[in-house]
Amino acid sequence: MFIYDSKFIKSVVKSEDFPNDGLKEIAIVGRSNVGKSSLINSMLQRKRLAKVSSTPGKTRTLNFFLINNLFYLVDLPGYGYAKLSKSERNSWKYMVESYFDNRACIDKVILLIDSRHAPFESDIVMYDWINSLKYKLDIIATKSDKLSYSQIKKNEQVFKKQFSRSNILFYSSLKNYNRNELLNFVFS
Ligand SMILES: Nc1nc2c(ncn2[C@@H]2O[C@H](COP(=O)(O)OP(=O)(O)OP(=O)(O)O)[C@@H](O)[C@H]2O)c(=O)[nH]1
Ligand SMILES: [Mg+2]
Repeated sequence: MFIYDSKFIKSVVKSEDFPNDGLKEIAIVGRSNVGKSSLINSMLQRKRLAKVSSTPGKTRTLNFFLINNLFYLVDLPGYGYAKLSKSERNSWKYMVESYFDNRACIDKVILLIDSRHAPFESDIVMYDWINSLKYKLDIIATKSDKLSYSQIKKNEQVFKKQFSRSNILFYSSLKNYNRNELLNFVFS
């Protein structure tokens, strides 16, 4: 996959505003602060196309990025951010559920988990839910620059057991090593 063009199209909170041009979509989901927006920038080799912040809860809308005028990458707001109010939590739930509800143009979902930790309960809930909706689902373990090779191998075994129905890739958006492998993984 060679990315020659990428642009931000829009931020959306309501299903009426989702694109309806029939183009395929790859959705990026995961806990708040796990590195979804950073991964999108790394994939697209754009430093600030998707907004990144060290404060969790940066992405509050569904953000659509058009790639090669051919398909969308969708950056979703993260879950598991303790400081959200009840109404913000409900609005997250509504937004994400209405997105995944019967959206035929979703080609694949990528669930991001933090490579350093055992998966959170909320990661497992999300994994099971997306699987139950029958979307193709793969896992990227983020921030792998923070782990040694032997720690990666160890955690990989844990993740393979937990997420046995998916392919798993360890990646660092900070280092960008193996970006070609990332692109092949996401766009296969
Ligand atoms: N060391 C390291 N830090 C990373 C990596 N990817 C992201 N980060 C950092 O993690 C923080 C969160 O990154 P974001 O990309 O904003 O995370 P997000 O999942 O989009 O977060 P929300 O929008 O809040 O859901 C930022 O401080 C990033 O710089 C990585 O591969 N390595
Ligand atoms: Mg984000």
